[in-house]
Amino acid sequence: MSEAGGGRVCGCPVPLRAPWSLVAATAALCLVSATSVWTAGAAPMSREEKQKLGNQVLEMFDHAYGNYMEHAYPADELMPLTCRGRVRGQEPSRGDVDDALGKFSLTLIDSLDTLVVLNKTKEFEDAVRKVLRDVNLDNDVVVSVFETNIRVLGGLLGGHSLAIMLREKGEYMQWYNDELLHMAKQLGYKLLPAFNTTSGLPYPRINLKFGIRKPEARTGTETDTCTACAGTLILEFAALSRFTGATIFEEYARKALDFLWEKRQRSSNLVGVTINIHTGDWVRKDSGVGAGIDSYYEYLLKAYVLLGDDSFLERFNTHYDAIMRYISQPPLLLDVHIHKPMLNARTWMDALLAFFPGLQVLKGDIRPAIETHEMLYQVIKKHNFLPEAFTTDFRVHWAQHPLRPEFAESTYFLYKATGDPYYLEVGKTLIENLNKYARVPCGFAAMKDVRTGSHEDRMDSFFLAEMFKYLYLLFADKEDIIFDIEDYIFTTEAHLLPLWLSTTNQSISKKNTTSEYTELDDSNFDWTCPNTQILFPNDPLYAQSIREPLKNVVDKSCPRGIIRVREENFRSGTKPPLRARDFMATNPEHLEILKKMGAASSIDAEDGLRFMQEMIELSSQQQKEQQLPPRAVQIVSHPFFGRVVLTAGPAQFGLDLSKHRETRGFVASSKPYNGCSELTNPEAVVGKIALIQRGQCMFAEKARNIQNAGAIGGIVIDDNEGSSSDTAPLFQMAGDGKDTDDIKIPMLFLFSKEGSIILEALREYEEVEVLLSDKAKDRDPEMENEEQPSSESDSQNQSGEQSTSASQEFDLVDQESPEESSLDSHPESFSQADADSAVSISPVEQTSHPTENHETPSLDGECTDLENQPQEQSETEEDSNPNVSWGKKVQPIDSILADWNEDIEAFEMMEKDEL
Ligand code: DMJ
Repeated sequence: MSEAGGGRVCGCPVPLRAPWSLVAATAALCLVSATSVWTAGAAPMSREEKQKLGNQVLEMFDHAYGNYMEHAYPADELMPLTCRGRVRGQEPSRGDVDDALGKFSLTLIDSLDTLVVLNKTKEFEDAVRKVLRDVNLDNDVVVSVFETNIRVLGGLLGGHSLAIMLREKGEYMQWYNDELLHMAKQLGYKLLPAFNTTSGLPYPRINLKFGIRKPEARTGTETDTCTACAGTLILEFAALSRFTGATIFEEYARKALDFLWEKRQRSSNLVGVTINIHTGDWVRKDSGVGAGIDSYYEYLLKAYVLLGDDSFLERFNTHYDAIMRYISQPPLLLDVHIHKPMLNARTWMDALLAFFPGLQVLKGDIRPAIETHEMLYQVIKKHNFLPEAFTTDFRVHWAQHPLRPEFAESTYFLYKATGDPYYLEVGKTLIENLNKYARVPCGFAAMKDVRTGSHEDRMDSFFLAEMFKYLYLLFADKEDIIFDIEDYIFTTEAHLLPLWLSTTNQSISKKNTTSEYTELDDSNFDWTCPNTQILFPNDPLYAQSIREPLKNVVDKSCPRGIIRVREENFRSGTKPPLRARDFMATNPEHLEILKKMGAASSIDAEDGLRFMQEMIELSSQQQKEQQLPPRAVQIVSHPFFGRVVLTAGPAQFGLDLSKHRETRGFVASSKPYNGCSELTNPEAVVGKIALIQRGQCMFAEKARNIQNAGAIGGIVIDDNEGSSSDTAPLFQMAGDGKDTDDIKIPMLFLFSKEGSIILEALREYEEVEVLLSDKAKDRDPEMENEEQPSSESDSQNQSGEQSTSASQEFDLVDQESPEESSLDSHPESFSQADADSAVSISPVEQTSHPTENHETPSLDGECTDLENQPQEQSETEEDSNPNVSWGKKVQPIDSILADWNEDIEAFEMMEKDEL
């Protein structure tokens, strides 16, 4: 911020007047909201329609929050399939992901400020009282410093920020005496020992009761942390310092940021994914804007907005320049190596990067934001949700989706920036998909596999902290929110911190801040921060015109990948390089090319390196695909109506469900339950899907016994109590080494936890009907309508509890038998309820199973648009960029092999990486 008081946010001059609120209002929407100027393009959405969608979001929040409060609280999270709380230590460990759970009622704390944004002031007041009464921050639990900071410290501070806002208004929270802030401070002190390293980078984990060092702590031996883990503290820590006057928090967070900045790779200005907290060496040298780094960049820009310290903006701009130079290949964002930034480190993207278009809006760089967002939206349209990772040719790389909010966040910011009603339609689709595919009777369940539509017994707290906030705000007009949202900045967990903090306790800032900066050539970004007042009235179709060329980027994507084409264009006239997926060991020409790699020229060397990388990725991907060919068991009878989908393993014998065949039937337990001898209850299983326990004989033997008894299918349930597909890899049930052609019925395998959901349902409802398939069928729309309050209903007045009981009332009242149910009137859903025979349904849509869809690589016309995008320009830049001249030298074979080894290690690490 300039001394004169004027400022610049993303290149836009900001006059001084109540400086920070203005800066943030401008930065929060560097572009003046263009809602009112929209005149063409996507049809405008009426106020009624927006209100209807806003009410739908409120009802959905009630469903999620109400079920958490009723069935899980005070546990950290709701398990929406088994309808109970997730208590750490009582469930099988899921690894790092459990480090967010500190036995501190995580979801309640993470939801606090969402309640106020959604106008649920009364519920907020109740929730704050519950936090003060019930939450203990002194548990003997090892938690992630990063997650505890963004979710719990951020949640308490967001709650405090809005509590004092309400208190000032004079109606609610009059009793409030800053208790949430006191808790936040207590938690802040608990996190501080994590910073006791020579570098100032925090340990990744801490024991809430015993800290780091004590023997009881069970932590403190880690050497590495992720960049985002160390670089996403400043907003919460500075807010804590400024609210309380205790400067230490802001100082520690600044020191960690300073260290990361010092360690940036000096020629590329990029940072790696993981860093050694003692030596400061980069452990993983790949660099992107998604998993492991994402919110580090976010916090640099937002720290500038909240704290007004120029150094943060300068750092952000330096990194942003590097990101746009190396990582951004619109519409893609692809990881590169920090030392070799022209070399892609992956051929896939992760879902966390979906926040980046939102950050670009804050920066004011709208064009690439629109492009990347559009690409992501097309992936979503294909799979209903954004898979955790997807390839450059938009195939699923990692099929899970834990209801992440990043895409909704970017949609909100893009709508605010452009005023384009297209983004309201995008939001509407997100709402529809959540209700259609993730909503279960007891909340919303994460997707285990977006291809099959199967669920995971998981509803992360960020779903309530972020998703509902952004979706509600997307459709809300100013008067729908009881305070001015532009007076606040969103943390990475969407908690709200007031911008007036920038002028409070300012004296603590600027300590420990390095002041040496490279002069940034930002001439590439002269066009950033366009003022929409200028841009949109002149061209109201601006956003649409950017999206248009990308309209079919996913459907018509060229399977060889967009990035690859740029290299081939670059070397036009020469033979395209050999790609790993095309390689055949029996092809002499291929072997000849392979021999040449690394020996003749730098281009061959690059080809060799890339070839090795691709081979490693390809083989690990193929391994994954072979390990995990999931199938779905969907419970279709009342009260599930297809909403609960369980991940199942297939069998190497019997009916192949992947060949467009599905089997539907009621379930019955076989006797003996292990199915290892002739069944004694054939009358119970005839025409049904038999449930059999794993163990004591071969899978094929069980299949024959139930088939002989007249079963139309079988589900083998694991005998290993507590096992779950959440924690164990799925496998295929093998045959018995003999000919299994006699087995005609489909057989699926469920781990014990998923199996117990069916057994539980059978105990409770007696008649339980399931669908065995390779991909869940759509849920029945009519049932959804019955279950959810009509859009006209004023769900704003419903409390979470009321909403829950309404949903339960539905469960109890609607007791019609499956045969009579209105499902029958929906042939495309579950209308064929003839339990006497297996039913084949017309082929289901084949989404991109990685093993399928390997079209022949081609450079035909449908890829041309994308191939001719600015990549050629990048090549020219590469030529002239002294920093990347390494790529043009002839590298000796030894050095190439050393590089290969390094890259192989990096890729192996990447495989282990948690998103
Ligand atoms: C949230 O907890 C935060 O947004 C974090 O920065 C990364 N992403 C998760 C939700 O996906």
